[in-house]
Amino acid sequence: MTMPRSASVLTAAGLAAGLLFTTPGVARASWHLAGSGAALAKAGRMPIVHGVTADATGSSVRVDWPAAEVRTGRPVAGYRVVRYAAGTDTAAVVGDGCSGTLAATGCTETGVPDGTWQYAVRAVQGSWTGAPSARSAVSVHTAVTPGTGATTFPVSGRKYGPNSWARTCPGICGTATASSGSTLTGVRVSLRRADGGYWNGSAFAATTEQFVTVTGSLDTWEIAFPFSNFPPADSDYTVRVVASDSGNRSSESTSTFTVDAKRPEPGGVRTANAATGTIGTIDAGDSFTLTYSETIDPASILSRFNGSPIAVKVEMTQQSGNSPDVLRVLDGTTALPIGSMVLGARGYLQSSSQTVNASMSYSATDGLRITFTASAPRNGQSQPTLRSALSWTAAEGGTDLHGNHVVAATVSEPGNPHLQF
Ligand SMILES: [Ca+2]
Repeated sequence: MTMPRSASVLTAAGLAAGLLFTTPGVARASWHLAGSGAALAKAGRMPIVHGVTADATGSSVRVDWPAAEVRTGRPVAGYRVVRYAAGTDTAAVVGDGCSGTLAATGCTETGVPDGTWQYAVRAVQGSWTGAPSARSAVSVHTAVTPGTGATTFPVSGRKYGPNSWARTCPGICGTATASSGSTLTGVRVSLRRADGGYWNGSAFAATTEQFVTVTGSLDTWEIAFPFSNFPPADSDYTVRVVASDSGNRSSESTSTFTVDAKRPEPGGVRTANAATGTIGTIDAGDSFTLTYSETIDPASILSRFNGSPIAVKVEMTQQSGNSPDVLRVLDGTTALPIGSMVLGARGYLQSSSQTVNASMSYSATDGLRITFTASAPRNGQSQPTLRSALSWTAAEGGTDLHGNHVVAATVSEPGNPHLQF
């Protein structure tokens, strides 16, 4: 509703004179009788304040606005400041400096809580209050968001070996951010071995923390660190990142990961006679088993091998003179990277090399087992001369589940020589 700008009011007692203010939607008027006769009541709009500005310094907000006038040359008597939570019509309690009715055309509210606020100003004339001005938004952030430093590789809690180390970064990589309002000035990273000391550039030997120079940008930093820097054993490692900023603040983070740098070793070798076979004779169903010091990756022996039985061949070579017989496992004509097994005696075979069909399987508990699926012709020696102790010279080709290559070494069967197969 909009009241007319002027109105004549006729009272029972005669005419009254007064001043009438209206605001959109609201109109209230009061006047007093001034004798008898006709009186003219003039109506004027309460002005709306325009051009409100609000600026934050810390938790204080300075609010300014131009004077508003009831009519030309006559400013309103006062102003009232309203503060809203941004995007709402919920008025907050305005604090010290801007509370109540103000005569000035500006004020500073102190102790404003963090957040985004909108300020408006209403003109005040006596008991009349004008409509709110357009709002001016301001953000108050006095709490400092702390900076961060973090390692993105290696991932905390994970285990790494040669086949998983430094796949997506050259070694150790991470990020850093400055605290709010600041910029990064430095990132320092240390690496400590649980079973040793801090990395000093050439070994995990430092007893006090040593920082490694980072490359790249400070917010996405990296350290070139090849897997060969780790000692050849299993251990936990801790990365500590300290990020510093221009606000003289620093943040730190630590993450721990595990490295498997220990290489598998040949653990043992033995033969078995098939239940229906003849001891001392290589029958179908006879087998020999190679065990490693830890679980190996079947695919590192043969790419299509997952541990389930697959067909292979066993090449048996009758060595010249009195040298013992030697066995190798083939895929077609290619020797698998297992190494060779020496039977410790000669005469298990005919006096020539031969290749016999077999199957190969693997389990973490039983090791690598090769079972003959065909019998091998032998040379007819008497069995007592075949008593022997086996030896196995492992090759480096196979790896454990983390990519560490098998140590090329020889193990021998313990105990007294005996008939094999
Ligand atoms: Ca046998």
